Amino acid sequence: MTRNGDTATQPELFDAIVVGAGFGGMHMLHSLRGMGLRAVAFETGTGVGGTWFWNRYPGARCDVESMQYSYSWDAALQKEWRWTERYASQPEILAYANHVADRFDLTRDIRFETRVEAAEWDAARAVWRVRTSCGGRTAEAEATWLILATGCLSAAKKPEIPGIDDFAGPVFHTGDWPHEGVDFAGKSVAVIGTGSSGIQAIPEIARQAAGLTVFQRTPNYSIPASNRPLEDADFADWQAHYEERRRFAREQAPGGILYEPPIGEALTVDEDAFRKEMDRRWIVGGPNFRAAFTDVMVDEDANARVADYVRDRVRAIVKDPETAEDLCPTDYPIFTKRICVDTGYFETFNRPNVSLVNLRRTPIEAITPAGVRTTEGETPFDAIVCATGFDAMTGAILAIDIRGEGGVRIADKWAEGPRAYLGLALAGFPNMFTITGPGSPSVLSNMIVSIEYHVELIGRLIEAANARQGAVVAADREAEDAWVAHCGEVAAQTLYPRAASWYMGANVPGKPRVFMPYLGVDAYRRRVEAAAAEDWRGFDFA
Ligand code: FAD
Ligand code: N01
Repeated sequence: MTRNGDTATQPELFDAIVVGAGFGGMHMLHSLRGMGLRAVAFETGTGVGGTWFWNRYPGARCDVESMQYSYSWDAALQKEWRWTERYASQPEILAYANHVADRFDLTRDIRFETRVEAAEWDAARAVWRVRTSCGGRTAEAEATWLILATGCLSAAKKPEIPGIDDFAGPVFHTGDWPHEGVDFAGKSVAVIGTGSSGIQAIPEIARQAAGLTVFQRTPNYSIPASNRPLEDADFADWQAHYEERRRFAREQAPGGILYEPPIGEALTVDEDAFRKEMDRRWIVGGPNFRAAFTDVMVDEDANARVADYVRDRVRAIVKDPETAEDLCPTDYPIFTKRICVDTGYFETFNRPNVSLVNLRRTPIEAITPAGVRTTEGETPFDAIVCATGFDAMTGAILAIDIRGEGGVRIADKWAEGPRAYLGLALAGFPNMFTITGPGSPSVLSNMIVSIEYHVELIGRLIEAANARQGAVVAADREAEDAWVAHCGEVAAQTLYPRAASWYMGANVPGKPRVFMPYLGVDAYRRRVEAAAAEDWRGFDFA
């Protein structure tokens, strides 16, 4: 591994190195300590919280209910933290992350403002050699175990629009929002992108700005959040049933989240029952809307019936018929891109200070120093907000130069798409684990549930390896191949691959089109536990 003149001469030695201090890295660090290991976490940011540290845009909020989007691994923590809303806002989730860090004294082992640049497996010594950078200074560290808790949605992606760097005003990305906030009062603002982040930010920016123009390439399906304060009675009810609800979410719910069971097939229920159920779920709000019927993700016509319902809702809310049509998604099945959950998104387009530009009709040609130029002409702006998403699931991992056995780089191993056994370990990369890596339920789940399971599995695998002489464990190549094939087969039975989504890598030019997450928290757990019961089938111990 190369060093520059400033590099500390002796590597620091640890049992385990964790990369990232979001909810994955924080929990992993705590768990490794509990196992008696000397562990450190390196984090690029100045604080803990990951997603909730970086995504401080107005309106940023969770869409898994706060009582479920929280750690379950410490009963006292679960009891003492009093969430204030049904869906927690970004500041509240960040406060929770900081509370956890303080309560478990995590920060003494987290190195902030430190990026992991490279990692190399030293087979002769069975250690990972890791190079970090901090304020222009590089350093080395070594550990037996390397855990990537780098996040599925942590590599923010700016749009490839010519001239973007020449804009005279500020350009913000929702995934890297200024900590001091942004005052849009009296300003003319452009928002590019209408995914979950744009859909949350747009109503808030519209309230502040003098004028807001939304540049939309693909309209998105969105369901009302119906957020509200979390009443004492709700809190008490959760506390009384936490254990069984958490267990259900972990073991039996396909998305790691409590859901109201489906009432039947969308294709076969009569019109009355269909409308009644859709209306009811629309009012209740939130992602539970998608669980109404059993066939929506596997049958095109069933899916179209639900999509029609949502489009009718949009048309009923948005007063200008042309704008309403532009806001109606038509070219991909509902739920095959992550469903958005909003507070007053479609209503925002009834405001006099908000306009929509349909980029399918009038594409952006360039960003100029003064504003945005489409095929219809140039519009000046004071600020541009890019709500253009992330190089999801693989971006943060591939940003690190990681070399496994024989010096093979992950970038080469993944040239045709990510490959990992159980989304947890890569053949050829011993003693390295990915928390919520590609090939695991991750982004198709309540992420906290998926994070907690991976932290638990990594602990169990380390213990299994330590119980043998060599303390080395790696995914078996055949098991990895079989798992990758299985993930693809499961996805192919659904409508998911029909959408040009970030699940498919479609939002990043040149990225291989592979459906990256695994479908089903419950099915995943069953398969992993079956492998574990066979002395960790699919893993090789040395
Ligand atoms: P992150 O929180 O992304 O943390 C990864 C950390 O690793 C980051 O702090 C990053 O700086 C650090 N890092 C990365 N690379 C390096 C490196 N090379 N060196 C050092 N540090 C590095 N999930 C849900 O389940 N429900 C939701 O409602 C939900 N809402 C979301 C809303 C937004 C706006 C976004 C962006 C995501 C949302 N998610 C949601 C997904 C969310 O990412 C996860 O729920 C969870 O926070 C991920 O935690 P993590 O620790 O795995 O990753
Ligand atoms: O990113 P996205 P996001 N010109 O990729 C558009 C989680 N999350 O940050 O679809 C013009 O979904 C792009 O258009 P198109 C959640 O998992 C959750 O919004 O490619 N437009 C799209 O409209 C989510 O799925 C919450 O045609 C361009 C948008 O930018 C994930 O994070 C809140 C463009 C990007 O949408 C990512 O969401 C926020 C260009 N050159 C995030 N490039 C919750 O509510 C891109 N776009 C829980």
